[in-house]
Amino acid sequence: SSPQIDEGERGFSFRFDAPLDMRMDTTQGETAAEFRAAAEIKDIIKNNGDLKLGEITVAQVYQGMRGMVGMVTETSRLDPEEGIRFRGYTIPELRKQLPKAPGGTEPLPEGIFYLMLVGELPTQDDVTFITTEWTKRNNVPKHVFDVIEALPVDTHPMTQFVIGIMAMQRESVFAKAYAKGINKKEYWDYVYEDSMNLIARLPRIAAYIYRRKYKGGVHIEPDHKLDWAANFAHMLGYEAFDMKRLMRLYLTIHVDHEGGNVSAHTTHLVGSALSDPYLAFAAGMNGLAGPLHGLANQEVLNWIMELKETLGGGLPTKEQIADYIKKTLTEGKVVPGYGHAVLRKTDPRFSAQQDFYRTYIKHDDICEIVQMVYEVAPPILEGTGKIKNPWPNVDAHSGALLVHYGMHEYDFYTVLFGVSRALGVLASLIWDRATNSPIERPGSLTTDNIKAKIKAAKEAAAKS
Ligand code: HAX
Repeated sequence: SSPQIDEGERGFSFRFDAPLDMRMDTTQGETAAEFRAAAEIKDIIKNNGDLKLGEITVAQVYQGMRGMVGMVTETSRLDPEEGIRFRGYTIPELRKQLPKAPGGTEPLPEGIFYLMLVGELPTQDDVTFITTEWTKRNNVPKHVFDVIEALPVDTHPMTQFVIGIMAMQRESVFAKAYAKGINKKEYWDYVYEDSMNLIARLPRIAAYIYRRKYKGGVHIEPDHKLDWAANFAHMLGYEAFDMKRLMRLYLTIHVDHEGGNVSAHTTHLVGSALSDPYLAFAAGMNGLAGPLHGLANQEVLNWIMELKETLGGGLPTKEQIADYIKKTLTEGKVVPGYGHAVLRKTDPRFSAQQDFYRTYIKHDDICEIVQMVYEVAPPILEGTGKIKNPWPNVDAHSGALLVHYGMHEYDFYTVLFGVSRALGVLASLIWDRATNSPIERPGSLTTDNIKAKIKAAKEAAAKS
C-alpha cells in the first residue's frame, strides 16, 4: 500500500510495512493513499482553524516563549505538575507495560520507539521486529570512522558525535530520492528509512567515540544477538547484566520531552525545511550539547565531584551541601540538574532512576549524595524567590548511576542522552512528513515595534 521504491536506490530489501500502513487510508485507492492523521489535521484546520489556543504576551516573546504553544508534537506531552506522558502513558506505566528482554526487568527502548511512532503499545513480536531491523541496518560506512579519526582525540564527544552523524548524511535516501523528484505523499517513507538507519547506527558511532577517546582506540564489534541497548553497552565495553539493564532504562526515559525543548524543537525546525533526518538530527544534537540542556548531566557529576574534593572526599553533611549550593548561587552559576522550563515538580525521569538505585544498587556514595542534594537543594532554590522550579530534572541522577557501574567519563554522558533522544525526535520527524507539516516560519518583532504596541495599548486604554 505504500509507494513502490526501487530496492537498489533504497539499498535495503526489507521494509516496515505493517504498523504505519495500518494508519494509511487506502480507501481512495493506492495512488491517493493518505495518512488518516494527515486527513484529520486538514479537516481540523479547515473547520476549527480560527479557534484560539492562547494569547501571546510581551514577556513571552522576550523570555524564551515559555508557555507559548507553537507546534504540534504527537509522540509525547509534558504536564508541568505530572511530568511526561508518551502517547498517554507515564514512565511508571511504561516500566511495567513495555516488553522486556528475556530475563530483563526494564523496558526495551525499541518498545517506546514503537509506541511513539505507531501510537499503540507494542507486542513482544513488534519489539523483536524493531530489534531485528536495527541490527540489520547497523553497518556504518568506513569513511564515517575516518572522519572521526581526523579529529583531535580530545575533541568533546558531542562534537565528534555530531560530525559522525554529518559524515553519514551522504547515505540519506530521502536526500537522494528528493533530488530525483518524489511526490510529497512519499516523503515520510524515505524519512522513515533514514531514521531507522540512523538509530541503528548511532550506538556504533557513539561507542566508537568512547573507545577511541578513553580506551586507547580498542574497538568492540557489535554482537548481533543482543537488543539495541544491550549491544550498545557491549560495544562501549560493559558486559555486566546490571549495566545492560541500566542502559535499557536510560535509553527509554531520555527519548522525548514533548516538542518545545531545544533538541526536539531544533530537529523539527530544521526538518521543516525538508533537510533530511541526518541534517535535522545533527542540528538537534548541537542543541543538546548546551549546558542548560543535555550537557547538564556531565555538569552534575563535575559539580558533585568538586563538592567531594572541596571537602576532602567521603560523604558530606547536609550543612556542607547547603553551603556548597549557596556558594554556587553566590558565584552566579546554576545548580546543575535542578530547575526546568516547563516542569514544576520532581521530574518522573529522576524518580525512575531513584527507584532503580533503591531497587538494584541500594548503597553507593555518589548516589547517596544525589539523594542528600534532593533533600537540601529545593528549599534553598525556592528561597531565592526567582527559580520557578526548585526540583530535580532527569540530569540530576543519571551520572551517579553510570559512575556506579564504572563509567567515569562525564563528558561522554550527553552522547548517551543523544542516542536516546534520536528515538523521540526522529519518530516525530516521520510524523511531521506523514502529516505534511509545513516549513516553520514564526514572526519576530523589534523592540521599537514592541514599544509602539505598548504606546498604542496605553493610548487605547486612556481613551476608553
Ligand atoms: N540554579 C541556579 N539558578 C537557576 C536554576 C538553577 N538550577 N534554575 C533557574 N535558575 C535561575 C535562572 O537562571 C533565572 O535567573 P535570572 O533571572 O537571573 O536569569 C531564574 O532562576 C529564573 O529561571 P526559571 O524561569 O526558573 O528557569 P528557566 O525556564 O529560565 O530555565 C533551566 C530552565 C533548566 C535552563 C534552568 O532551571 C537551569 O539553568 N537549570 C540548571 C541546568 C539544568 O539542569 N539543565 C537541564 C534541564 C533539563 C534538560 O533539558 N535536560 O536535558
